[in-house]
Amino acid sequence: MASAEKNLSQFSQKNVTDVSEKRFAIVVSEWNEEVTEALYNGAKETLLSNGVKPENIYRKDVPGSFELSIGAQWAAQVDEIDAVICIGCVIQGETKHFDFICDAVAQGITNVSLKYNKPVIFGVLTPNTQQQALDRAGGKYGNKGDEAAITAIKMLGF
Ligand code: DLZ
Repeated sequence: MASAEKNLSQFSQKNVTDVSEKRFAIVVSEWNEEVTEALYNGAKETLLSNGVKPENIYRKDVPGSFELSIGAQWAAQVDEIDAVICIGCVIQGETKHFDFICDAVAQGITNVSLKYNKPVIFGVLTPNTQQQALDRAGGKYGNKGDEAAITAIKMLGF
């Protein structure tokens, strides 16, 4: 009973986290590299500015967003990794490729998160145009990589 109460009180705590000893993997898709590099840099800078040590940030590149799921799994299965951030950019084309990739990566990342009981963050842009992507990768609408990093940190507080 005592331990159940402890777990409940922990669960209801405000999720403020000391991340100074936490380890993060960032999995980066090479497709639309200009965008994904900007997202990666945003995520990394945000982790650092919130107290994550540089040596505790690990990067793994994958060819495209479709491969983010397996990249996330490779990272999540490492015991020392506390959270995984997936970075990608899928731009709407004229075929159904877009839908297949977006659906697959969203489901794949969710599956990895639940399988390993770790935060696996969806830092994937799904815009209609490259300009819309750039607007969200350090442009006029901010940097979604920053938001992905903040989400990872918040999730470690649970
Ligand atoms: C093939 C493809 C296409 C057409 N577009 C994108 C894209 O906009 N963003 C992205 O991250 N990846 C794209 N890819 C590559 C796929 O994600 C994947 O790498 C290949 O289908 C091989 O599995």
